[in-house]
Amino acid sequence: MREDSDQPSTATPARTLTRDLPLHDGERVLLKGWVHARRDLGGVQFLILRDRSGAAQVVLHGVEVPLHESVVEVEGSVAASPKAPGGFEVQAERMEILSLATHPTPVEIAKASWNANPETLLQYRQVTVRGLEAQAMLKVQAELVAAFRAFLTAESFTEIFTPKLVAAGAEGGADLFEVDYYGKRAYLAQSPQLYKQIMVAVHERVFETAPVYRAEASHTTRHLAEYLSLDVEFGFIEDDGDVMDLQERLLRSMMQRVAETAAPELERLEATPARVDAPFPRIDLLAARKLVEERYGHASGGKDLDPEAERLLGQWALEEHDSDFVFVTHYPEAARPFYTYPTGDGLTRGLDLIFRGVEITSGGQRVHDAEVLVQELEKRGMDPRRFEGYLEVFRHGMPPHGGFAIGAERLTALLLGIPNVRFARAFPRDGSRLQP
Ligand code: AMO
Repeated sequence: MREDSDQPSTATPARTLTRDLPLHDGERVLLKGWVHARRDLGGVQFLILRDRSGAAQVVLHGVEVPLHESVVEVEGSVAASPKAPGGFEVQAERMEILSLATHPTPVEIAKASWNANPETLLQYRQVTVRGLEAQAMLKVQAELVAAFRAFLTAESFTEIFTPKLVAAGAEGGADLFEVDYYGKRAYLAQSPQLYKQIMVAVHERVFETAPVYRAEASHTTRHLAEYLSLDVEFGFIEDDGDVMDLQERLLRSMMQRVAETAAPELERLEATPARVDAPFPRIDLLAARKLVEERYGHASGGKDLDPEAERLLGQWALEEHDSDFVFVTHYPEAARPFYTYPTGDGLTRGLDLIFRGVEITSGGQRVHDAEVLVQELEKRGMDPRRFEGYLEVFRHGMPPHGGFAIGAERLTALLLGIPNVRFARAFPRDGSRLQP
């Protein structure tokens, strides 16, 4: 209850967030949050109080600050303090414990950093996820997804929700998780690929933001068993150029918007803003291989680019085109899934987008003819009968269409300079981790 307005000095002020202290210089404020760090210098105690907006220093006298992660509220006045983080602190008159922590945390949350103690951090993620670094990362990621949604919605795309329990893998390959589905074999969806294509016949332009599952055999710093796939698919395109145009405008918009909506978090993580002003260069795979070999002396064999070739291509894009992004186009059929549009010369209209030297999206134009799809399945040793329901869609009229999918964790990690994609997810799943 607020006190009467003729007694303002004793009224409890409304809650202020630590980030807003500079707006309240000299005023009385009420902070609520967690005991992030504490220091007792005899007569005076320092408390770093953490809330959803960050953290701030509180100075107290003659009280015992409770154990780390206790939840407290503090009332006092704001004062400029050059030594305090953020330049302001609260001189507390009152502190109340709202929830007392009874056990020390496995890692001191204030010292939780993916550079300092990665294994312990993941082992106790249910608590370490409270750290300021993880909090900022998760906020940036949420803003990236919000920006993805906002851009596409403004472009008249409709959000869709597709099943994650499926009868067949959409991407081929062996990296499927099997599920016992009422006594029958089912799988966790590797991607919403086939469903998002089906939905083009409903809305023409669709997107989805949902987890997908890959039983990846390779345990690397860029692979997760569960990741957030930002999927786009749209009809009535001319060719793969339209897919790149949309992707470029989308990523530019996401990067610009997140620079505004998550500015404090980007600053906290000392993130380098993405270079998006220049057009994203586009280079076909064969030319990319040649360029990397001639310019950097790195020969990349196989049907794809290896990670080192991707890194060097990213370096070239930055050096020559002032861009953090580069499209690699015209992948060979052998390197792409059955739904990719073949160009008749062994190549396809399938493409990847590389951000800071790492692939973050795959996409391209799709086959929209049922007969061609059957051929493409058979070429890859897949049984068309298992895709009967999907194939039927193409016998009932499908426009030329295409799309792409962004790996949200890779995008986040690369934007923020996070060395391991596991730290770009709240609760990562990988070959050796199912908890927390
Ligand atoms: P693809 O399999 O290349 O394409 O995946 C698209 C993007 O998803 C991310 N990604 C991953 N991120 C973390 N862990 C993984 N194990 C992992 N695997 C992939 C990458 C990649 O670029 N259906 C197509 C997309 C399309 O054509 O629309 C697909 O899933 O950032």
